[in-house]
Amino acid sequence: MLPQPASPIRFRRLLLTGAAGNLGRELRPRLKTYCETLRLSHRSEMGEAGAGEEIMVAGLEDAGAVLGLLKDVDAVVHMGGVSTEQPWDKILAGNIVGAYNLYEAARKNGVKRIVFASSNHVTGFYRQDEVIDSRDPVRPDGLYGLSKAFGENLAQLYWDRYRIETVSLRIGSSFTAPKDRRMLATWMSYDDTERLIVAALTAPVVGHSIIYGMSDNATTWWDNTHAKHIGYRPRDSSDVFRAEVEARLPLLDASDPAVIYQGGAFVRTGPFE
Ligand code: 15L
Repeated sequence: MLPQPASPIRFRRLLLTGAAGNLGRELRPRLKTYCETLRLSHRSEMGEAGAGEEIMVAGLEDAGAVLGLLKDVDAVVHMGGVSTEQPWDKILAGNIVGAYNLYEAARKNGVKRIVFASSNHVTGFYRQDEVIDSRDPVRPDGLYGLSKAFGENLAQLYWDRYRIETVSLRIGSSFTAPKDRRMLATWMSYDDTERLIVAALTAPVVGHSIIYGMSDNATTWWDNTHAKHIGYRPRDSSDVFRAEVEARLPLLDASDPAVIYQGGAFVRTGPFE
């Protein structure tokens, strides 16, 4: 967790969806430091609420439950839904219906800022020898990436029509350390993930902005030129892991689509047979 100034609290109540997921569990204690009350939601149990926490079990496809989740919150960090390639019915429920329910609940409850966990898989079918930015056309690498593109478009609609602001985070690979050679380009440390989310929550004016979520890695495929107003400055880098990762993991066959495309193995995963 980042070292904190005397009182980093800036919100009365924040909602974290997907709180029991991989990233949600990591963010739970971190986000607590920025609000008086952290409301946690997930479709399954999350254990006991700690000090300053509220727990609400809800599936995102349940519009009534999601409406209740967003009641009296200042802002939302939306990590919920499906986070990998899955069968269509799960993606439909979690990422399409779920995203719609979330934005409708924001509109009805007067919530004005959402930080949306999008994904680099929105543009996974660009090649690893290309550098792209947030204005390049989407090229999803599967149904999961496509559902995240839907979420970004939904965010744009709710900004244009209802003035609900969103920062869509096209998260690379947020893990303790890069797990493979690809992640030397896509990795984002947990501390940088926290920095990015806090910047997205607190930047004064964001409309609907899109930013790639990565640390300050030497190898990169993504250019955040159009997101400078968010004020995110990564401080970590995958470079410290490079020698170990390259020694441990052999080079893959250069004709493997997972090596050619930015989405890695996601480009050949999924129910497409
Ligand atoms: C994602 O969108 C996934 O949620 C995560 O599990 C990682 O696989 C990541 O992308 C990645 O591209 O490494």
